[in-house]
Amino acid sequence: MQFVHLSDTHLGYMQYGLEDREQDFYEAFNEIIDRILSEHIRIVIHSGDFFHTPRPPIRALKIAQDGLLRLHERGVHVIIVPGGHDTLRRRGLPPLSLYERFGIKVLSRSNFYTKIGNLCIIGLQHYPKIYWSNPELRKYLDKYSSFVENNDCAKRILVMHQGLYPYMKYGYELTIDQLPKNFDYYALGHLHKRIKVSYGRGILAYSGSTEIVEMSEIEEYKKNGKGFYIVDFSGDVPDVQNVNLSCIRPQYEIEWESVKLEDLLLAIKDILEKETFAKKPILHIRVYNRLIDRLTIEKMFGTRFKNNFLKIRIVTSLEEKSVSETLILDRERLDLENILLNRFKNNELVSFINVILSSLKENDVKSAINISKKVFDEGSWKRWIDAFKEVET
Ligand SMILES: [Mn+2]
Repeated sequence: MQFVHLSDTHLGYMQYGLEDREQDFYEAFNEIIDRILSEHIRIVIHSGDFFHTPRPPIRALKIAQDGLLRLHERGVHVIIVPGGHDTLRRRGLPPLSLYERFGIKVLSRSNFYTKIGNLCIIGLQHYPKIYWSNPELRKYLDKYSSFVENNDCAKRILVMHQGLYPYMKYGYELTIDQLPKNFDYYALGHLHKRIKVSYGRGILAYSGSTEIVEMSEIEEYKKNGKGFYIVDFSGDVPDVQNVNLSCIRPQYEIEWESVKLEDLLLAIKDILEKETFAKKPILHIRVYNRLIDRLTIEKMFGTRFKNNFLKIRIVTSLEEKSVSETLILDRERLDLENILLNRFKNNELVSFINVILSSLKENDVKSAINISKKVFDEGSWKRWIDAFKEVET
């Protein structure tokens, strides 16, 4: 028996405000649907971030509808867990609910499994990183672990949209060893790179995003490609094959260290001479530790190479080379966390403060109030009184 595992399709994402980029994500999705049908796969599992936002553009809804309908008409089972991007913070229907009439199964905490013969597919929607996410997730995972033992599940798949340590270094919700070990395939989403490791009775895999969502994915894409997995369950251990998409728009990153424009021009010509492209690439020029007139250079190069590149972007970093943007962000976040931790010496309380701060930063007062209510209702605050007392004295 075979199934497809895909994830992070991010339909509706208009990268750099470009319509062509929005189109790229649709093309990747359509290529996947074509491949699923030509390979005669009967089961498709999507592990979240189907749409880029909880309110996708109509075009994204239409592309999704057309693709899912094609699968439905050929009798393909489609099982999806909502990711962070597809989940509304406030009450309301998630866009995926539009397609349940095509037999799309959206798994959630209250509706956590589906059985196809004696194949059990269990999944839960994305849990954001908040201080109770780890204990709650583990509670659900325990429940699922005993469920598959007690319900005639010869083969078992667990579908999740979460960050796992060690594949995610900061901001993960679970560590890998906290997952139950009695599943045959762990279909994960959230991380955009492809990861495949042995775990439990079988394989744990992130199938990655289906297009390049962030600059940090460029290098990994060159190595591993982008696409989905075809998993074969006929042997004892699942066999996981990469399927690479052919429509991915190439992206390049040049580090411009010298001050001379000619050096930059040479580097650009080098890319253009070495390769031929089905789609015009995007070029990121990274400048370190130097203030330049970004817009003027972007415009100048954009005009000069408009037949060669879809977009040329200048990315300035005022940091030393080799320190990536994400590292800087993590460092800032960690600094705040450290300051709070030094003061309060209580992980739970610090995590609570962090959630409140980030909700308020996004103007999401309602979430901040809900979380505070939860803390009061469950009495967690009682455990924090000592932390405050110690600071006062
Ligand atoms: Mn994603």
